[in-house]
Amino acid sequence: MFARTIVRSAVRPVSFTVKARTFTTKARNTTTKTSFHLTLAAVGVATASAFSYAYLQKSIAADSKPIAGVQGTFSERTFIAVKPDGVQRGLVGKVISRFEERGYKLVGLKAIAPSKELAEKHYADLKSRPFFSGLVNYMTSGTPVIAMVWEGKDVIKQGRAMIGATNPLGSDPGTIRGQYAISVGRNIIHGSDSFESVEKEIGLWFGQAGELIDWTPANVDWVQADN
Ligand code: DAT
Ligand code: MG
Repeated sequence: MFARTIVRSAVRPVSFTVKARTFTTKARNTTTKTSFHLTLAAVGVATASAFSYAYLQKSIAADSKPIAGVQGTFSERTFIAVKPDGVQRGLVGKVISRFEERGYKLVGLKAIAPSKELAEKHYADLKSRPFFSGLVNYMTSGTPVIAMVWEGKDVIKQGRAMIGATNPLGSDPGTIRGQYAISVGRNIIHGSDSFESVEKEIGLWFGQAGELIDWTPANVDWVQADN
């Protein structure tokens, strides 16, 4: 809507000028056409530069809050990832919908085929477990992981509740794992289990400046209030 307004206001007066001048001499008309094209090009370049500048500025200054937000407030964040099996099974949209529909805010999203190093760091606390190498192999299969950061009140605890128990056979039927999974080794989704894990995991998966966007949903007053 914003872009359309800009284009209309930039182009309309110029095209009116051109229409009026077609009734005068040919020479003037040619000059007008040339200057019209130059003006249009200049407007185009200026608009594109302004947008790029604004975009870059915004990305660089995208996230002024702590990486994991502030625990216990509406800015609390969690790291959620649809794992390779969830991606292969086409469940990305369903996972995103659940968090969106609940009222949480998406502040970071990317597809990434994790390296062995990233997978090992992410699951470092499970290094001594017998399933560790199988877990790392599955995470690094080459199928992407959809990595996300969601924000909202109590999102760490509620995110875990929405995901369900680690072993899907023990997950409540209404949870994501309880609806879509039957094996602990293919339980389709990851969610941080504590504020400390969130800090570590967002740091690992979204560690570059500008990867998270601090934005305000239009419906914020209808979703977030303790009155
Ligand atoms: P969660 O993913 O619920 O946080 P976790 O951190 O204990 O669970 O384990 C990480 C992942 O490792 C889990 O999602 C699936 C796998 N895993 C855990 N326990 C397992 C087991 N007993 N056998 C095989 N894989 C297991
Ligand atoms: Mg875990």
